Amino acid sequence: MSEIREIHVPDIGDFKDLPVIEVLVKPGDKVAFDDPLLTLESDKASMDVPSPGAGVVVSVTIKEGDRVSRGSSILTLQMAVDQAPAAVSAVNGTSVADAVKSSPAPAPLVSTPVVPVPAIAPAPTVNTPDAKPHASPSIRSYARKLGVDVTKVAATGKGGRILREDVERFVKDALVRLNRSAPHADQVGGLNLLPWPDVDFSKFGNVEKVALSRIKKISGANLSRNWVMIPHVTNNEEADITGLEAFRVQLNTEGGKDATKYTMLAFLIKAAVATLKAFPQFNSSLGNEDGEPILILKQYYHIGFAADTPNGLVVPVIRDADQKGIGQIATECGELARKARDGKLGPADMTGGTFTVSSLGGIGGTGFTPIINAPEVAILGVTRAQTRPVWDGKGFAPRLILPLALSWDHRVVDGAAAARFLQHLAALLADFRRITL
Ligand code: CAO
Repeated sequence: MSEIREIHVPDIGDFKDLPVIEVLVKPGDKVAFDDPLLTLESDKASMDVPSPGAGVVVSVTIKEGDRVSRGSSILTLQMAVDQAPAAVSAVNGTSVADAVKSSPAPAPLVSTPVVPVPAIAPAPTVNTPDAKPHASPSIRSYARKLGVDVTKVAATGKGGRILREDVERFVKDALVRLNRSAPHADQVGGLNLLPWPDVDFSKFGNVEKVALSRIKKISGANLSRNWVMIPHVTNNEEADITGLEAFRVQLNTEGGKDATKYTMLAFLIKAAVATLKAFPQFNSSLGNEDGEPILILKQYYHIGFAADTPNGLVVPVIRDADQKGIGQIATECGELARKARDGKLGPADMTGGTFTVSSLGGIGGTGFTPIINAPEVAILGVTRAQTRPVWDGKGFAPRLILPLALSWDHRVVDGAAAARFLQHLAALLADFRRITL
């Protein structure tokens, strides 16, 4: 058995004509004893009017902006008949519509003193976007001050009320998340640079305006961020690849018409993986856990390689390069480079890289400073090998020398480790048999 009772504003002391700041329930809502129904605001404070019992809201008679005093009607509540107003715990299963039809005479005024919002309640409630968050004006104003959107705050107060601590927890979590996604986000925007020069170049001669490709826009934004945020250092080294190049040429000569083309890039990727295994901090990313910087060492070796395309630079990734032979790596590089040129690379082809190789060897150059492909921490740049006279202790011998450049993140690696990394890599390239050791 249930009945409809009209709920009124209880004794609120000397206050009269208080404005209703917020109505916290709507028809159909289930409320428990003591759940806040509405918030009133006096010139001194805001106060919640709690429910005198458990039930289902049938109708709400006031709205935000109304002014109320003791005895003003708030709403009608379908309640179990046998429950005492202050000890209701269950809601009768009868539908609201049925209850309205069988509604007996108006319920007596139920008066309960106004109580402050309770401090702690167990399970947090995340406010859904369409539900109005339950928060008192003072909490709302506090949240506004901190730039917090109350609809996103998980409430732990009774009846889904947002407490001051909930707002503070939200801010703390947001800061942790921010640090996690950008370990040094606090540096962004603090450069205090001069504005970019705004020059009308046509004053000085003819110009042609060309839109940047989508790839250039995306890669440009990423490269700028990486260049600004990462303390880059580049170490240089030279590798004697006389023997390796002879071996590569021999392999390619042996192959039939459709045989794999063994490329220098594939050997470089294989040697890079072996070197990363020896120096795991180069196969890592900076992370953040509970506000503390951490290093995430990856136990997989997905190697990206820079590929030049008509639309700009892309970095396809060879997955699990440690588990692949040089022939397979060469074939996959060829396929991915082709896909890149045709603009057919998908996100899966370009994500998850742990280290990048950028080879300009087919084009030229004696050295360059590659930009780290964040969130990786190092990148290997390779330029054109040249035959040079090298002193072997007795005389000069012609040797094929490959210039290597390693850019690394000084937050993660130091110069000594980078020099050792390059020495190790150069030694592998000088004698590829060492890779099996
Ligand atoms: N030294 C000397 N010669 C080299 C060499 C090196 N380091 N690397 C390659 N070559 C030679 C090869 O021997 C090959 O000659 P043959 O056809 O006679 O054998 C020729 O250059 C082309 O090499 P390749 O077919 O193996 O191609 P690649 O591996 O050099 O390059 C790829 C493939 C995808 C890396 C390349 O097409 C590319 O896009 N490079 C540009 C990368 C880039 O833009 N990096 C800069 C990023 S920062 O802006």
